[in-house]
Amino acid sequence: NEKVNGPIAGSVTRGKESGWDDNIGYFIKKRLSVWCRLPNGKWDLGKIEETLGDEATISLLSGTVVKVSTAELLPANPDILEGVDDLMQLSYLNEPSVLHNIKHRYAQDLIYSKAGPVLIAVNPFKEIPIYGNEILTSYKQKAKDSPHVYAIADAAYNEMMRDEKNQSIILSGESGAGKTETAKYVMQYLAALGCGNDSMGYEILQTNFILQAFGNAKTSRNNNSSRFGKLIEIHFTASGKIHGAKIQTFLLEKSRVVQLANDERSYHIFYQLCAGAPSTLRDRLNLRMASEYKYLNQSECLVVDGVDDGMEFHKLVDALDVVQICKEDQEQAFAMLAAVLWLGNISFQVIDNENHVEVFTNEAVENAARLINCRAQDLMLALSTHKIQAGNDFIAKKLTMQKAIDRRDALAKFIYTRLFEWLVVQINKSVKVGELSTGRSISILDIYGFESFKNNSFEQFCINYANERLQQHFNRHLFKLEQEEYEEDGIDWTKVDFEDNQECLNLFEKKPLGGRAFGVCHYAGEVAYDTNGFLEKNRDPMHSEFIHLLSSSGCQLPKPASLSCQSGGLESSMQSVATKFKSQLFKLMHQLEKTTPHFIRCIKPNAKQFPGLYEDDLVSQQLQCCGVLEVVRISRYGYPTRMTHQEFAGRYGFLLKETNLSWDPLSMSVAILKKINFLPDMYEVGCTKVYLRMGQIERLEEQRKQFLLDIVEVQKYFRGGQA
Ligand code: AOV
Ligand code: MG
Repeated sequence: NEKVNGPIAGSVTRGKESGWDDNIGYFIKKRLSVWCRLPNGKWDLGKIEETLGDEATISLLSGTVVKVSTAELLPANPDILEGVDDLMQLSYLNEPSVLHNIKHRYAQDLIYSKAGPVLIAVNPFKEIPIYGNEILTSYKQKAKDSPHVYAIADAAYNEMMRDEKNQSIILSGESGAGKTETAKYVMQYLAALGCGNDSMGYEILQTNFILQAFGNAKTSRNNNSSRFGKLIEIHFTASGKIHGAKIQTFLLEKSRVVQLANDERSYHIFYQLCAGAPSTLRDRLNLRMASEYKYLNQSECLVVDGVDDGMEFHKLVDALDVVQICKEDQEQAFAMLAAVLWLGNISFQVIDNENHVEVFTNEAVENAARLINCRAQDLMLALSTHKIQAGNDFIAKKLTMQKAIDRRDALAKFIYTRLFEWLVVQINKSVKVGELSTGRSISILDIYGFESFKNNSFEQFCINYANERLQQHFNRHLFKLEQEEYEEDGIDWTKVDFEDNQECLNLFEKKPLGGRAFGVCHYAGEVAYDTNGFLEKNRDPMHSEFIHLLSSSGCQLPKPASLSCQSGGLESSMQSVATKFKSQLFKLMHQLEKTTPHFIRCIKPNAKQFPGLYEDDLVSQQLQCCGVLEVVRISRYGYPTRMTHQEFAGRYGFLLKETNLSWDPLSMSVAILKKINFLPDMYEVGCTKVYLRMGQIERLEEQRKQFLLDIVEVQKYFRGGQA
């Protein structure tokens, strides 16, 4: 028997293949290929010439002969398995084999592979002709079944229609791995599949573009990095047509509006507006070039390779039209953006020896005030003083330089985040349906990916916490619940271990971590956080001066009053950012728990965002931390399909020519399984459910389809005969 990795007991340690040590002799005799870890840590293919004790002599493919310890050897898969679609088909599931398979496929532009139920998508960083109507149609008609994001969307849609159960498609992977792009293809497929008579599908696709303009930015990891989390729930009618959607967003990174790291940009919309606004609008907003605004020019990065911000602006306006945001509202929104930019150009001058300041009167403050629609005098006061109560009176006390700068930035961030929230509300109005369907929706979750920079602050802390939660959801579904269910239902099962990240989550949910810096060992690697500014960002104070200023201004959009119509109202505005975020995530997970999940793991093949470059170490690390190997093992030995005896008997009972009416669902299920001639290790019958191995349900469904077609034919025949 060549297969050395039978059902795994105990831990599936990385890359270790159980039983392998006893098989080395066989590999020598048959001249089979092995993976050999060289002293530099890289894996290479070769053949074992001989072994002496623990030492093996290996001739590598290149002809070089090396001596390594047998502990550095792993079995390689036979050539016939080179580049298989699904990692589950590999005889040997060790790390170099899996890596090699994905790499082999990637080199041929086969960026998608399956790891059991999970779709792996390796970012090509170039356009490849595998999307669009023609290919979409072939997936729709099941003419194609190679791994593809369309196939996942198709599976979710069909499961939804079949089971009348809400589905979710969950994208994960680190920053720049391709989550957002992949999510767009999912939506494209669903829009095509569920297109009805109206333009709802198209409208929903346009929302992507708008939210991307306002919520994505160039970072050092990704030129189009999502700086917010997004869940879009697409609803379908009973006949499977799209009839609306609901978008939820999570914690937008607001610090980016006022502060940029080198080589990074603020939100795309600012550059689009500056480059693309027509001259009449420019005049009304007193708009300048992006390079003239401090909030934008501080990072010395104003353009993104291959992106024409001016053109993007026109596309944005079109998209805003499609989602029916009226011209006046659009203009208001642009005015708010210009106001934010002008706020950044406001400066202060010290007026006494206690470092107290006044606003420097110049065009910046005039323009900002005009755009916010308040008096310049009021704006200046709000930026440079704070009110303190003295008895029954309030007196205005001058601020010091740093305080005034913080105040100015806080106002800019406040306006921007309110604008973003307003936009989400407007978009939702446009794609909303009267009554949301139950059991016929597909939710797509695309959040900011795991991040680890040189400097990591509160923003990374929140982003990585969200990723940690998502990882737990993944673990729960693919490892924990699965195995618990087998055990509870009395299935004979050897447990597969996985890396549980609960401890890490506990750490996040615990009371303060003292000190100025701390490190967290995330599922995806260790991150050192700098606590500088943490508390302030977490508290996110809303100054009473702003509330006063904005509520008395003539500006319509980001009214502070909108605070109270947000969920939670005043109470939630008093909670810290992290507390709010935490409960938002809990709610999200709860919502996802009620759906059938489909997972897509995006992989970033290199850090340079180059096409054709595949860095083994980087890919290996990503595959390891998300537990892909363990998923494949579980799927290989697990039972992805399970139905209660009733469901199973009800759906496939027709296969039994004579049914004995006194049969209970269990006896009927057993009879069906016998009838269909499943191999004994392809199914299990538990106390309450029938369990099927990967690929078996398709056989049953095929027979069922044929059966139904036959009935239709028979009916046609009889009707025809009568006519
Ligand atoms: P992300 O969503 O995972 O990062 P994106 O989806 O923005 O990553 O992908 C980053 C870039 O990779 C895109 O802008 C494209 O240039 C390229 N790319 C990704 N997928 C494909 C594809 N299927 N075909 C061609 N190019 C692709 V972040 O949002 O930073 O976590 O927070
Ligand atoms: Mg993204």
